[in-house]
Amino acid sequence: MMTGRFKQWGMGVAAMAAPLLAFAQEAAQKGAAVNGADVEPFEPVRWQLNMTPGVTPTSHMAYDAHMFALWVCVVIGILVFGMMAVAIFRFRKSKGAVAATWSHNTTAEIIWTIVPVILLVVMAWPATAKLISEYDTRDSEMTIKVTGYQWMWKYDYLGENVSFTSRLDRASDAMRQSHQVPNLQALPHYLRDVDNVLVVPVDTKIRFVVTADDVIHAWWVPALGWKQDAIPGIINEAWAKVTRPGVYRGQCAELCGKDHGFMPIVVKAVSKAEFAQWLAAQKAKAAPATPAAPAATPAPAAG
Ligand SMILES: [Cu+2]
Repeated sequence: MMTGRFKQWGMGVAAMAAPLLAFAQEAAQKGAAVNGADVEPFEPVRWQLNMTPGVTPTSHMAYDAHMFALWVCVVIGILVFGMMAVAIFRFRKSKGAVAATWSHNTTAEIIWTIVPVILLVVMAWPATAKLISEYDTRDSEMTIKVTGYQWMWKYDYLGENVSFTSRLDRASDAMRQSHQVPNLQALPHYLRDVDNVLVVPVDTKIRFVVTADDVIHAWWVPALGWKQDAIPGIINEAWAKVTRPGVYRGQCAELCGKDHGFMPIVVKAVSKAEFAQWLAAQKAKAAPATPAAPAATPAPAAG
């Protein structure tokens, strides 16, 4: 009789969860078709529940560690809430249950100490290895210096004599200043487009050195799997090896002043050949003098 009721409850919970899960799944898959515009996968979408798997080894490692920990939590949750449910419903007073009088059980105490310790070690071991590899910038094939300014980014391709600034796209800025309700049909990447995108080659280990010129900023593109503080007077390092071509967006992630919300990041990953072409074009443009901002058409902005 009890098991019948438990089964009913279980089915009820499953029935409630199923459409929610399906909805979230569908929302995530629809990522590429929001508004019918060319919203890339890896863009956040409404009702998305999970983090992005991203497009670099680092982001994949972070995603895997996250999913592993999630499933450990799910199993623990099912066990703990299951046992609570059994204790509450099966041994209730109206069924004539009588409380036990013992207060210690050494075996139980040893088990509930040892099992969590094992779980923590099992999770910490791979997590540590992943962290170490995330900070290993050796053997990188190129270096990009990222400098945060109030309120834009500057990118230097070190050793290539190519550098430019990247700031909020003018159309986004105009709409923002107009105080109109943003029109996402006309401007699907409102506040998330820049004038000059950071172009990088795929399948290339790129070392990023990150700093700032005025206040602390943070350079963050979720699909790359990391976030790095940009601090005046300090050089922070990170690396990325983008595994698929595409456009990946991010933003400043350290409150840096009144326009903190208006210094987005756009990374465009292209094939190695395409990158070589783009770099050659940039060099040609930069050749005369101006190391600062060459008069830009560095690859079409996304969309
Ligand atoms: Cu900033």
